[in-house]
Formats: sequence, structure tokens, C-alpha cells
Amino acid sequence: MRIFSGIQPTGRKHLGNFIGAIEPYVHHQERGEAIYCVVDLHATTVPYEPARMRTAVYDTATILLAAGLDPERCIFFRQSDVPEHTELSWLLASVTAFGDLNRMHQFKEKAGAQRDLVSASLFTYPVLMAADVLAYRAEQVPVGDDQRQHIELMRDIAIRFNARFAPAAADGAGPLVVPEGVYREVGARIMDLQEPTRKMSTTGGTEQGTVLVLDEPKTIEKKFKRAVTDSGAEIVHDREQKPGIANLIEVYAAVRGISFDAVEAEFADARYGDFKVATAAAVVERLAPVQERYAELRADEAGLEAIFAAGAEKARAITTQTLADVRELMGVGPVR
Ligand code: AQP
Repeated sequence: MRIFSGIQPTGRKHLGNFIGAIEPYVHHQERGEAIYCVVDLHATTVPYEPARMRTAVYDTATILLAAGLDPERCIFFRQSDVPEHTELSWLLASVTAFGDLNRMHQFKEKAGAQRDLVSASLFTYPVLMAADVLAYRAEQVPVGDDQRQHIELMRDIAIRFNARFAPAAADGAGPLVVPEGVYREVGARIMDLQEPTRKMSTTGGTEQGTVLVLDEPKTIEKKFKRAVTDSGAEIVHDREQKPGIANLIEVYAAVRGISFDAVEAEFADARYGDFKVATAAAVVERLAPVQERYAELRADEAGLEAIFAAGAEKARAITTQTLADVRELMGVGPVR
């Protein structure tokens, strides 16, 4: 089983990223051949500060390593170090429907939030994301719930490529593997603590409602204490009627590794305030070892570069093969 996923170098990863993606990444290392990258090229699609990009890449990579990614057990690299991603992206754009890209919710949301230029790369972002995964012929892609539409699109791109350039291949035996999204059962969509009908997000969320992996314990406690709850007093998981409490139940269940039922049973007689305090404590406890390791690992930037270089070499051993096949099938470049 080959697994691939990428994470943006925002440097300020939040609890949604941690529960929805980073913890699953660590877990998937045990399940198969796991490949992860920090997608710095994706981060250039919206306005950013060039001088801060490398710092943000190091910050994000260190969070992943501190959470338990082990470069000996997975392939871990920086996207821009593997040029086949961008080449494949261009080639796959030829089998990507403009109309499909035009329907992407994330593009609409992010384009709507831009004050100045809406870049063409923000529009073609999902093609690069498809190339990231398809270059490895990965079978599974662990992501949060917000990525479902992008996963569907990358599946369509792979299917269309196979049909167009290798029509004789039997079903399921095409040159590109059609990947599946893997979504965590509990915690695939952690919501903003202040606006629990919106996903927790560093770009689109509220500051008080977004818990950062590197937040101080006191800050985490404060953010949970101020979390918006609902009318009524019962601690039950009902996303429609009680989005605030349901979100806290998801967070508590995810960090403790228990079911919603178990959370409801544990807090059957508790008040909202007590539950918020308990959830904050569980999050602080879960993040403490990550924060500790982060402080140890972050100082060694040369060490991080060495990890990226070794990862990129392993990654390119796979991507150069895929690109050679794709070029050959598309009639691009010299005969092999
Ligand atoms: N709220 C969330 N709950 C669960 N999973 C989430 N993910 C993001 N938000 C949540 C998942 O985290 C992974 C990495 O995401 P990313 O680094 O690519 O960043 P993102 O989705 O761009 O993160 P943000 O902060 O939420 O930014 P915006 O709002 O700009 O998109 C992905 O697997 C994602 O699904």
C-alpha cells in the first residue's frame, strides 16, 4: 500500500491540521509506504512573504517530525525539491476540464478573500495537487474532509489520462493509479471554536477560535474556555442542533482516542464549563510532548535540509519513472 499526502508551510499549523492530518500521517507510517511533503509551491498561490517562506517550511516540517514522522520509516521531503511535480502538473492540465476547476469551492473561497491579484496558480492548484499524488501512483491519500472535492478531481484526472493515453489497458491497470481519499472517522473536520459552523483554519477562521499546535497551555485553556457553546445543558453529539458542543466532543474524542458515546458517558453529569476545561486539559496534555520535541528539533536547520535532501532523492527515484512513462505515452520528448 502506498500512501501520499502534502501539507502547506503555513508554519502555524492548528489543531484541525493536527487531528485531521498530522496524527493520521504518523499512524499511516505503520500501514504501508508513506510519502509526505511540505508543499511550498502550493503556498505561492496566495500572497506571501518570500523572506518567510523557508522559515515557514522549517516550522511546518519540525511540527511533523515532533509529532512522530520518522524519515527512516517514511519518505519526507519539500515539494519544490522534486521538479517532476510541476512537470506532471503541466502535462495533466491537458486532461483537466476547465469547468471542473471552475467548480472548486476552495478556489471560490480563497479567490473571494483576495484583495489584489487572484493568481492563475490558485485556479490550477488542484492540478498540482493531483500531480503530487499521481507522480507516486499512490493508492491512498489521508486528508481532512475539506479536501474531498480535490480528491474527486484527481481521481477524474487519473481516469481521464488513462482513458486518453492508454485506452487498451484493462480497468484498474492503467499507467496512473486512481487514488482514494482516506478520512479520519473522528476529527476529519474540526471547527472554529468561535464559529463552530466553519472549519478551523489559519486563513479563514477567527484567531480566538483557532488553536495552534504551538500555542502556550494558558492560551489553549483560554481559547477553550471562551469556546462558543449552544443552548441547553446536555453534552451530546448533535452537529445540527449543537455544533459547538459537538465540536468539543470531536476534539476530546480524537485526542483521547475514544468514541463520541464514551465522551457523552464520561460527561453525562458535567456542565458545559467543566467539559471545556477538561477538553483544554486533554489537548494541552496531547500537545505537550510535541511542543517539547519541537523546541529540540527546530534549531537544527542544516539537519532539516539534510532530511529534505535524502527524502527528495528517494522521492525522485519514483517520480522520474512515472514521468518517463507519462512523457512516453503522451508523445512528449525523444523516444525512450
Ligand atoms: N479544520 C480541519 N479539520 C480537520 N482537518 C483539517 N485540515 C485542514 N483544516 C482542517 C487538513 O489538514 C491538512 C493540511 O492542510 P494544509 O496544511 O494544506 O492547510 P489548509 O487546509 O490550507 O489549512 P488551513 O489552515 O485550514 O487553511 P485554509 O483555510 O487556507 O485552507 C489537509 O489534509 C486538510 O484537509
